[in-house]
Order: sequence, then C-alpha cells, then structure tokens
Amino acid sequence: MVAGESGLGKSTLVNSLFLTDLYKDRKLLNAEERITQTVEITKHTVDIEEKGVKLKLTIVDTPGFGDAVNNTECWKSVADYIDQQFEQYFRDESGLNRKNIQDNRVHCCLYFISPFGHGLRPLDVEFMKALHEKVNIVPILAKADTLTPAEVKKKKFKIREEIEQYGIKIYQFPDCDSDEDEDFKQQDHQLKESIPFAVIGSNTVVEAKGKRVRGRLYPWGIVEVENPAHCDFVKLRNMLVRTHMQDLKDVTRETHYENYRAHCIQNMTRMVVKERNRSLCSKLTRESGTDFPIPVVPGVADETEKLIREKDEELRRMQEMLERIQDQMHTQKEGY
Ligand SMILES: Nc1nc2c(ncn2[C@@H]2O[C@H](COP(=O)(O)OP(=O)(O)OP(=O)(O)O)[C@@H](O)[C@H]2O)c(=O)[nH]1
Ligand SMILES: [Mg+2]
Repeated sequence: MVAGESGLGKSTLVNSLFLTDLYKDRKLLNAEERITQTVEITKHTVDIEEKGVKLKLTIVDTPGFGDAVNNTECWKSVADYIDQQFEQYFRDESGLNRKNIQDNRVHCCLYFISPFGHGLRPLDVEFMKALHEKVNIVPILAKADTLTPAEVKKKKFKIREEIEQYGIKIYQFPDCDSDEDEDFKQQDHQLKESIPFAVIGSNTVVEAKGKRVRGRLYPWGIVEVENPAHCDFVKLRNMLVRTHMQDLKDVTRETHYENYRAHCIQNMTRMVVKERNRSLCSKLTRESGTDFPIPVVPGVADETEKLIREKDEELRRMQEMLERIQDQMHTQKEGY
C-alpha cells in the first residue's frame, strides 16, 4: 500500500516499481471538487517475476490524501481499509472453506514524506500513529531529486530522530545473525541506515549514456530511477520483493493480524456474555410475571419479535464462530 500527502509521487512510484501504467486515464480534479474530496482507495493486481518465481502482487493506492481542505482523520479510510481486509480474512479463516482463502491483508505501507518540509509534519505523525499497530510502515522520502545528497542525508537523520521522538513504530528490519559474513552484515547495516528510503519515480523512459532507462529529464541532466547513486529505489524494490517479503508477511500475521484477532474475539465474547445475560433476564422476568405489560400495537409486536429473532440468530452464529476458533486453537496447540 502507498499512502501520504497528495502529489508526492505515490502513483508514479508504484508504476516505476512494477513497470506498469496504472493511471493512464487519470482525471485531475478542479478546486471545487477538491474541497469535498475523500480518500479514494484503488486496488490493482500485478504479476511480477523474481528470479523465475512468479508473484501476484496487490497494490493499494490511496490517491489524494491531504488534498482536501479539512484533513481531520484523513487516515481513517486507510485504517478502515486495512481493518476490512483483516475482517475478511478472519471470517474466511473461521469459515468452512479454510483451504482456499485469498489473503488480501496489507503487508506493507509505504508512507511518503514530503522533501519540502523540515522533517515530519503533524499530519504525518498523526497518520503513522493511527496505522502503526495495524500495518508495517516503511517511511519514504519522496521526490529525492529535489534535494542534494547532503540534504538527503540531513533530512533522513532528522526524520529518523523524529520517528523515535514521537514514538512511531515503523517496520523493524530483523537483526541479522552474528554468524553471517561481513558483506551481508554491511548490507544489512546500510539498509537500516537508508530509512527513510529516498526515492525518485518516473513514468518515462529516457536515454542516458546510450542506454534507455527510467528517468527524469531536466535541462541540466538526467536523474535515473534505478541508479543507486541517485536514489534508494533499487534498495527499496529489493527489500520489498526479495529480501524482506517473507518477513513483512510474518510480522503481519504474527503481530498485526494477531492483535486484530485477539481484539475481535474479546469483543465477541463480551457481546455473547451480554446477550446471554439479557435473554436470561427477560426469561426470568417473563416467568415470574413481573414484566411490564407489552402494549399490543399491531405491527410493533411483530417487528420486536423479528428483531429478537435476528439478534438470536446473530448470537448463535457468533457462538459457533467462537467455538470453531477455540477448536482451531486447541488443534494448533496440540500440533506444537
Ligand atoms: N521531481 C519529481 N517529481 C515527481 C516524482 N514522482 C512523481 N513526480 C511528479 O509529481 C506529480 C504527482 O505525482 P503522482 O504520482 O500523481 O502523485 P501522488 O502522490 O500519486 O498524488 P495523489 O494521487 O494526488 O495522492 C506528477 O507531476 C509527477 O510527474 C519524483 O520522484 N520527482
Ligand atoms: Mg496517486
């Protein structure tokens, strides 16, 4: 998933990352439309091949965030989207057809930070904190071609410092084993030092030194997207689809999804207990005959009866689901 302020090059970067053109017919909004604009989330699936392995990757773009005049809770629809994917997975996992679950959980969120500010903006802090318990956040320093190498270095340092200072929990690269070779350790260290990844995106292919490359052509020269001396694009792509894809999935499953699931089960248990008490109470009052007489208004009694039946049905479904989850947990435990 990509998220962040509007115009920072999110859509351009995902195009560059997976060599696709997701936004051929994009229509720009005028000023009036922008005021009421909400975050509009789009999902694309691309097939990529890494070292002969075919992967199906889903990209979730959140265009326009921060573009509206009123930005209060602009992260809400993104957070809701992430929760909905968890919910769907939770339903599928607790359902009957557990073998063919499609995993649409968001495994990584590239959060774009403006290169024009002096570090993080209050909205960035708010946004990342609203999401950090739900998804692996990887911070990105957008449009790195607008900064000199010294400025990139300084800005990265400042952003890292602020992430720490505001208690934002970004995705942590796993520590590398102490028995790894020195080269590997060095690469690992460099990767950690690259945060936030400074990137450049481009939808055009230009000619540089006789070769056709993805880049941006300026009167004073060409910036190449895939040139490690120009930006961290290659590092980011490698991290995402080669070196850390599995870890991103593992952390999503073991931490973010597990948190969601525990929270859900807790809520469901609470509801079941509450409903059970409620029906017990009404049963007791009915039996002891101390209940208030229900006025017989035609239609109203039917409606109430229908609502109670619906509630009971929902309760029964929830109980079933809980029992299935508990069974599943038992079998998992026995398996260990
Ligand atoms: N200088 C520079 N410009 C870029 C870069 N990436 C994209 N742009 C330009 O920035 C503008 C906005 O790019 P988009 O990719 O549409 O930005 P976005 O973040 O998807 O914007 P929203 O969809 O509104 O949230 C376009 O004119 C791009 O050509 C970059 O790395 N450097
Ligand atoms: Mg966009």
